[in-house]
Amino acid sequence: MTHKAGFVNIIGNPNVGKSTLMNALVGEKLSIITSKAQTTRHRILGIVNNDDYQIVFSDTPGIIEPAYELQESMMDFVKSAFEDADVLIYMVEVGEKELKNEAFFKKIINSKIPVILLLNKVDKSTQEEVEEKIAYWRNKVPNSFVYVISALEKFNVDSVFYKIIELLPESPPFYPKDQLTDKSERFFVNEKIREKILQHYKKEIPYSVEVETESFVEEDDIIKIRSVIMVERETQKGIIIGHKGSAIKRVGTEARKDLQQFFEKKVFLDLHVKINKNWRSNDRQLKRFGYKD
Ligand SMILES: Nc1nc2c(ncn2[C@@H]2O[C@H](COP(=O)(O)OP(=O)(O)OP(=O)(O)O)[C@@H](O)[C@H]2O)c(=O)[nH]1
Ligand SMILES: [Mg+2]
Repeated sequence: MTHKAGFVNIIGNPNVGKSTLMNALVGEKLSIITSKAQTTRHRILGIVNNDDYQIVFSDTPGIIEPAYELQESMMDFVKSAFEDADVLIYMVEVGEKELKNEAFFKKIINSKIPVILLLNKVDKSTQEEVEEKIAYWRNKVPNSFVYVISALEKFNVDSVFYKIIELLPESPPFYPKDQLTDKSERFFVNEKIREKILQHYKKEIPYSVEVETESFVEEDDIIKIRSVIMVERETQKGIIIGHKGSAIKRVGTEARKDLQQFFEKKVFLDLHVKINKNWRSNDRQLKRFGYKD
């Protein structure tokens, strides 16, 4: 049998469930998931390997009109996902209408490569509503294969997976067959800490935070990690730490537990908070954190 391989890139509005889907398709918790928009900031590869195929999924940030440099870099990741896709997954959720970014939407409807349109969060809606939405999206994106799914409950995700394999081009693999992702262990540590910050802090705080893991030392029975939470201003530092350190302690405890599961090893996590003024608008800092080449 011939070998199939290709890039299957997931794009869509913020918070529609792109990361939930990628994790379900790959079967690993690679991308962090929260109820807040703009959880994903990077393009993250999740690779599914089999003797006969290699699917390279890409999770991407939700499409927005960028207001500062970090968000511009996030949209550059989305652009890159348009450029190398062999199959494009355009995800929408039942309640929404359309992409706010007209240029991206035009790219989807004029796409020369196959587009799978996923109507997600079907678990939250009625039969009538779903039927109406299917008709709406078939009309709006006529070049697409439309599927109704629940990424959260893994409803119909199998059918999407089989469709992807059908649509994959014949090709040798792009990555070694034992590779799961393009990201480092430190990246997943940073993301896990950021997930806890998105979950536990309000308003602007999570968006002002970047995490950097300064050291990651794996020993026989433990991984020793030192990470720094960076905020833009002094007041934010106080909020992150909380009364007598209670808030940061919770972040550390929860992140450590999840990381132990992820790495399947005992983890010691040493967390610090530093100020990195206006890092979101600083070219050098964005490069340092992997948002720019
Ligand atoms: N009810 C329901 N909720 C879902 C489903 N899929 C995802 N969610 C929830 O929707 C929220 C956003 O999910 P994510 O996977 O982080 O969405 P995303 O599109 O990656 O978001 P960004 O990275 O911010 O663009 C989370 O609270 C998920 O649990 C679904 O099928 N049904
Ligand atoms: Mg996401």
